[in-house]
Amino acid sequence: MRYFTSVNDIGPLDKAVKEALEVKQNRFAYSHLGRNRTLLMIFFNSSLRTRLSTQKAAMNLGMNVIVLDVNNGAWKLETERGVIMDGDCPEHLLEAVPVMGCYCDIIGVRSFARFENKEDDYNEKIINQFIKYSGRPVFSMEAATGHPLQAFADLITIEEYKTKARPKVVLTWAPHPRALPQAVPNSFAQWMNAAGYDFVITHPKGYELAPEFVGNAKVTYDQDEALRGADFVYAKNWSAYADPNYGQILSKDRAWTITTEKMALTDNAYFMHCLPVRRNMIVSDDVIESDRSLVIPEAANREISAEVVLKRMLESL
Ligand code: AN0
Ligand code: CP
Repeated sequence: MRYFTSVNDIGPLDKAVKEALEVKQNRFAYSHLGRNRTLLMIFFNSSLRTRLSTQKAAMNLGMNVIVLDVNNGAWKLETERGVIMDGDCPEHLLEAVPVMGCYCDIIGVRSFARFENKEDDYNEKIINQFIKYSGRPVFSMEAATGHPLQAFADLITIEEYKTKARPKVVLTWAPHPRALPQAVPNSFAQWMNAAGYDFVITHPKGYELAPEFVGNAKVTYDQDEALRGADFVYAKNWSAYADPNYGQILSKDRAWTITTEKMALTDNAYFMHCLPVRRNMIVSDDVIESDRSLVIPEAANREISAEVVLKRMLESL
């Protein structure tokens, strides 16, 4: 595997999940693979889970790891070609990226949607420059339109906890005070569709996701209807995708918050969220603390999804 930015890079999902569960049984079985190999993790945005779980996965594989917070200690990077660089940025991404490639074997990039220009975000302008100019295998640690390591971890978690072959999985929008990217719901939808579950998306009007990610999912504006009979409830906020409101907040309606009453509509569903989560906006204290909450097992599986991706990249170096 040379690049990992979407479900299309991972091959058959049953094989990937099987490999993940094997890695989870013995996460040090491949510690020879990363000997004398270096992972460089580049963060343009904050992280707790991705930073720790990906570093842990790389250490399980015997790799050395370098972490760079671009906004904390590095030169501020210009990303537009053709600008006269008389402003804030002393360095251009077009030099910085190939330089970074000199010091490592694999690069992970976190670069959220900027909401300045929808085309740039949906063309994945930043991570694609790493793919084009670093000369190294590159994987997404959440880019502008997707968070595939999270969706892979979520898939592993559902496979571990499901009690039917084809569970009903519901992705529901929930309120949040700040505008968030569509990356997590996009990837979750893409991976759930690929897994072939009974998959439903629910959100208020105006929060429609990009059709290429929604695929054949059922979409409804009626959250209660969506929740009925659900086996897994995956809550997440996102900002509007559709024009002319791209990147904007259209609603903070706390009637969409996942509460015990809402969970009572489901078939004793598990609650899921990628974290970080704002309690009593996205989900009530009671639900996230209940024995049906999978937020910690999901986070734990981030180490596993990252290890499978790094293992496959190391195997193809
Ligand atoms: C980010 C998001 O919604 O994309 C990261 C989630 C993994 N969340 C926040 O910025 C709060
Ligand atoms: N879920 C997730 O990616 O969390 P971080 O933003 O803390 O890495």
